[in-house]
Amino acid sequence: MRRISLSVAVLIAMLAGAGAASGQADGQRRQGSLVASAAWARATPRNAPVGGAYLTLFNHGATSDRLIAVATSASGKTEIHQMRMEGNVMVMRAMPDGIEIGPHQTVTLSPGGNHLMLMGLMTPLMEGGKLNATLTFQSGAKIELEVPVLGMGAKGPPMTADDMNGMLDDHDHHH
Ligand SMILES: [Cu+2]
Repeated sequence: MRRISLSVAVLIAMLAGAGAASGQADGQRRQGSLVASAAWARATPRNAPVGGAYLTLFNHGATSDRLIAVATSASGKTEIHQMRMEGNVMVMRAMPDGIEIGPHQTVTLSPGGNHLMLMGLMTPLMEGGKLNATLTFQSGAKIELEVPVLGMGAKGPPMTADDMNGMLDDHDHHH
């Protein structure tokens, strides 16, 4: 037992170090039973009208909630999009009812999957920049968070101590 606890502490320390070194320390934001973490947006080419943003949502609560609206400081409008196959073609479409986050569920938005579509970009998303986002949930909960812009080839942010804590937290709630 003691050895396991120590390993987790070391792992968290390593992850925290890695996050600090690459300057991607990730802000986890909690509102009620909802936690948003690992938010990032992908840099866009010049004159791109749209961009993509991604994050992980945890619902520590016993009741389902839905992410129903998103607003950002960088886009005129933001939609919640789904990627899916239609025949042999990958298409994306808006999800007007948003994304459900079931009790004790983790929902990850990532490239190639569900994502936030930043429409009507005011300026290109520049690597190293940041934007602000406000997430609105069906329950009325709102989460505001900073979204770092990573490179065009980025797959996601490095995992941080905050993410790790979020997961450990989540496991606690399963007991
Ligand atoms: Cu999209």
